[in-house]
Amino acid sequence: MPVKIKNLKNLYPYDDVAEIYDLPFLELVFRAHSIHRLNQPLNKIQLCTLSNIKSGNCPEDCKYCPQSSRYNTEIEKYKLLHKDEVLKQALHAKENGATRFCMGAAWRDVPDNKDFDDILNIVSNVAALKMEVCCTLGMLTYEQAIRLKDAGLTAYNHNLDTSEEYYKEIITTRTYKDRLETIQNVSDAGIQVCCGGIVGLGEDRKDRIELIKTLANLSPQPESVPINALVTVKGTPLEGQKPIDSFEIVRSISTARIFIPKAKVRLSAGRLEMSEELQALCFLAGANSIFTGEKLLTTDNPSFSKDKELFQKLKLDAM
Ligand code: SAM
Ligand code: DTB
Ligand code: SF4
Repeated sequence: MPVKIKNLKNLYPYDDVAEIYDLPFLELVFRAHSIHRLNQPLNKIQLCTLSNIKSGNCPEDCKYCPQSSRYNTEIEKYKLLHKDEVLKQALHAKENGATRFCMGAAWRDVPDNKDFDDILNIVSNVAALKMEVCCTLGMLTYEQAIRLKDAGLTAYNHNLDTSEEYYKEIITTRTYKDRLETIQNVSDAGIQVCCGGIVGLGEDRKDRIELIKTLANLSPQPESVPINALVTVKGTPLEGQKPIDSFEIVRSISTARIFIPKAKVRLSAGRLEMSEELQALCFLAGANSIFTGEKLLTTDNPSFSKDKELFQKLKLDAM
């Protein structure tokens, strides 16, 4: 039974999204780029930088994630970073052109303790650097969302990851409905929603279509939509997953661009494994945001200088 939830409408039925996703490839990319030109600034890409402010020991069992305590992965684990360290990272990101700073914590949900007070303090200090501030901290109540909003939070990232049906194969410790409820709390508090997913988890094409359908039917639609290509990490159940066909990534981005025309579509995890040509094709298809900086949360990402080179070659500007 699909979940019934206030912020989920049924404006875009599955068949409409599938019809677009399944178009001949060139037709799809052409349509996506045409919509892109009508709705987004041209040749401009938003640069966001991540900070893993609390790493590892997460009780959840997300099969892709190196930070789950259930899997034996080789990551650095630590408790909440000190404010000074986070602000140092935010300044470094700003100096390298990032306009959005996104802080991630390996939590199931946000604790109501000193850690949360510290995060509120960090959020207001990052906002004072005149950067957009985003957090991704797990499940959130409405009251917590209001406190984050008051501290100056711009956006909250909370991904649906895949279709409701396939979700159960990937995560068993929480439900799709839990995810939708947090997204509801975030938008009710007046915070921008950043919500997307992962491709390459072993899902079918219909799961990718379902995911984009659900994202498009969120009301309001998300302000940003991260599309992550699975980064396989040794020790996780998905370590041996074979890479997804690149054209499926481009199809996913194109379809997201067409159905969520006002959102920033973020080409997120997995760029290190992509050629420059594939990334350029993703930009043509409507991706207009990336994560910059040597690390995502625990895995590697292209360096600032490598991305600068790519931007010069493609004559792209930072937003
Ligand atoms: N714990 C919080 C949560 O789950 O919402 C926030 C951090 S979590 C690491 C943020 C997102 O990163 C996940 O929802 C997932 O979409 C993405 N992610 C995590 N590991 C990944 C991987 N190995 N490859 C691609 N994306 C990944
Ligand atoms: C999102 O959708 N992707 C980012 C961000 N939101 C938090 C995280 C990607 C994590 C990739 C695996 C890692 O580095 O641990
Ligand atoms: Fe925990 Fe988030 Fe990783 Fe899932 S994706 S294990 S909730 S840090």
